[in-house]
Amino acid sequence: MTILDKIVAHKKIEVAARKEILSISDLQERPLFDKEPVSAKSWIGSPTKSGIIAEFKRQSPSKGLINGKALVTDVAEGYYKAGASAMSVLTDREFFGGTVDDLLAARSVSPVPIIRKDFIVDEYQIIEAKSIGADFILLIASCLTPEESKTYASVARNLGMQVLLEVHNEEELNAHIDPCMDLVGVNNRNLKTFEVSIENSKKLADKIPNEFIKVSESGISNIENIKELRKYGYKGFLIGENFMKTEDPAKAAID
Ligand code: IGP
Repeated sequence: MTILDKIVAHKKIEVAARKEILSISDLQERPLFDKEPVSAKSWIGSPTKSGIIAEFKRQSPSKGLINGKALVTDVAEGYYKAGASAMSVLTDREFFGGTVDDLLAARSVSPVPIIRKDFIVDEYQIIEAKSIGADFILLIASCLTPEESKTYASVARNLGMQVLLEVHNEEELNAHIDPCMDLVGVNNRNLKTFEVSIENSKKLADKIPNEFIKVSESGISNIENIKELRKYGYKGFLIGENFMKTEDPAKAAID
């Protein structure tokens, strides 16, 4: 059993339990449910913006504890002021130490598009994302069947949210890509082995149809990486650990 299998198995149990506590109609009554989402595609695709999607991540299965001290509100406000084009908030508690409250807190201080970063395996989580003020969601191809990816993408779109489809190879890309998606992220980290290589983004760049905004995810640690990836057509750069491992993640984002 890979770590991804474990995460997905745990997630299904967690979502079933959450549904018992808070029904879909409870979610729809939350005040943020009616908030108009901000377009991630326009913020990340804008030639006058950095393209950086700065992530709030306390811990991860591959790195263990990354930052147990930083407050999400400080980091969210700081990332925004540093010029991030979007923010990513991990809402998985078991493996990443995040919560939906982290996203709510980030939302309260930042106007940039915020992605709910989680392992989506149920429509409920998409409605929940909308109810906490998320603007776009992540769908991870390796956790879903192509049919599920397409269904979930259209659920998100019907709620006005955009979708970042995460792929790791060409097979996943071809099987899961769908017009209901907006951005395609190539994960440089293999979630099954944790191996990281920027080459993965370069390899897949010209396989991604042009109507999708290209995002390179993970293992980006310096401006040279970004310059290089821009040459391959990437507009978005998802960066977590490189910021979060410092005492002041927002300052790291300025530097
Ligand atoms: C950030 P890094 O190497 O900069 O910390 O990576 C982000 O890409 C990574 O956290 C991530 C992730 C995911 C986390 C990419 N896809 C899926 C959880 C689930």
